[in-house]
Amino acid sequence: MLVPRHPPDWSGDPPPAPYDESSGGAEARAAAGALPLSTRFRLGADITPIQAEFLKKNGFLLFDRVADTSEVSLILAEVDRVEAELKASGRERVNGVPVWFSPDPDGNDYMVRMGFSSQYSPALSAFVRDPRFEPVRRLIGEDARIGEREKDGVVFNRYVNAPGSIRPNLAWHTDALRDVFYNWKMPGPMLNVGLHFDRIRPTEGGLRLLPGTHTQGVFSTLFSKIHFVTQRADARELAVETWPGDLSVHDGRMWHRVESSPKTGWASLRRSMYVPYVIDAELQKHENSPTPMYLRLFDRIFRWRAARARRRLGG
Ligand SMILES: O=C(O)CCC(=O)C(=O)O
Ligand SMILES: [Fe+2]
Repeated sequence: MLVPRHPPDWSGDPPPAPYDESSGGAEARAAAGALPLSTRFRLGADITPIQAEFLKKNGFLLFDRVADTSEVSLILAEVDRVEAELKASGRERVNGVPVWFSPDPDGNDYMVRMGFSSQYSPALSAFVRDPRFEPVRRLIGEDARIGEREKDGVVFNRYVNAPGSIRPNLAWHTDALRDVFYNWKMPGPMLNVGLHFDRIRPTEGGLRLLPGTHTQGVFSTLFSKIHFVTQRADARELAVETWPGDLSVHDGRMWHRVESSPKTGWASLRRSMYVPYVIDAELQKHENSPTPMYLRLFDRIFRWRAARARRRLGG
């Protein structure tokens, strides 16, 4: 079995999924409404009426460990391998999307975000296309497809809190804004699908959501916080607790952020992967695709931060 450089913490079992059976309608709405926001659902052959109602009401769903331990290890090891390949070739972007490196706890360059990761890994590509995700695809739309070469492709994030880290967290944002930049249209319904590879307790940073904000008006979607700038905790935020292999679905219009781990060093590591399900016609990206506008400013900021961190650590 492939072993990643930094295996996740496998200890401890999560609480069981709720009893989740209902024929739909008012009964499902009432059952979903009674469930706590921390509910961990089980992904079956179909999205159940209770799951659909929970998503409609709260704007997100969390599924218990859809990837098993060997799959989690394989994916993390594949990302280690892809990272080594990118570093060896000195590659700074894939299909125009920047790859960002940040000093890790050992002072080496560590890949913290890359797009199109599945393009470098047949194993990753096969995993995201596995039939178990079919109900998630249908939830997004009967015609939805996985855009491995569209938008930013399969995005892999690694957050680590070490001296000089350029991206230990991610400020408040809605993913819908990104779509405004990509397609020049106002945000409509969209769902984002993420896989989580680390054991993150609510006290350990991680994904924070503002439940219910997916139904806000366009004005609040755009302006109720400053996109990618506002960092501070919100009294209404939910800390998403994860076990390695969990899958989340969140509405792209909902406000969310990633809180930095209070730990430092490798104990702070958190990894996530977002799979782009697309419905509309999108541009197929290629080697010479330009850097998307929304990433250009971030690219300058992160490269500047990384260069400054390297200078400081080196000197
Ligand atoms: O790492 C995560 O779980 C969230 C990442 C995110 O919100 C984003 O990349 O837009
Ligand atoms: Fe996001």
